[in-house]
Amino acid sequence: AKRARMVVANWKMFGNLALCRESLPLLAKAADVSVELVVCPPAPYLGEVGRLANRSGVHYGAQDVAEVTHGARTGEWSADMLAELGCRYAIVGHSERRDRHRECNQTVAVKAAMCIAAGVIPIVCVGETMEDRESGKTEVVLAEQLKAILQRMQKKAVFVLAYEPVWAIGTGLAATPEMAQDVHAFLRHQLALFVPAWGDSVTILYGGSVKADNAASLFAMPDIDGGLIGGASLNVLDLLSIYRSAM
Ligand code: G2H
Repeated sequence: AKRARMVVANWKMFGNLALCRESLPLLAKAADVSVELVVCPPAPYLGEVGRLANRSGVHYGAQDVAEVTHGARTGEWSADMLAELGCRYAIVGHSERRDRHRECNQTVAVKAAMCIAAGVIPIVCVGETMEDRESGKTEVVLAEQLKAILQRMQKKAVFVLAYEPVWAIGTGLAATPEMAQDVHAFLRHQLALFVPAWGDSVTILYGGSVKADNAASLFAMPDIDGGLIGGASLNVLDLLSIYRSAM
């Protein structure tokens, strides 16, 4: 299957202007057409990252988006605003948003739809908790999260899926390549139930404690098309090493 491969840096609420100015030139030098390199800085830095990424092979995106097109929504931003800034992507439904901001599957689905309508590609995150996994509910939970999102998508929609087991996020405890591969294969099967072509065509990233030393074995799995990288993406050399393991 010819799917886009990508490595996405999710800086979360870390970094500063200095990190933008130090990493973007190095990333620009390394970016190759074979694997997309995407940086998702905190929103206040999107303008600077956009300026620095200009005409390089590096893409950028936001970590969230509002679920409406405009309005009296202090502290939020719309998908159109991201499009205007040149964002190619927006992460939606990250477990930190689901958890701290009580975002439900419906909210995530609407946010993904907002992105698509604005020409921004949503990177939709799904993942089970440790409790789900231990009680054998991983597949049921993932299927539910996916269903809410996919039933709103038009057949032609372009989107990226990110599998982020909640228990692996920022814990240093990544899923094993085999565990992640099993889930990615399951997600492809679920995607195909909605639109047969999606099973093969949708890029599925793995996220959760990806580091320079475990990236290659994860990315070698047939259904893992790259990664969503949190902590390790703040060190540009680690990020570059992870990026190279996806090639
Ligand atoms: C999972 C991931 C990136 P980390 O949230 O989204 O973060 O690599 O720090 O586990």
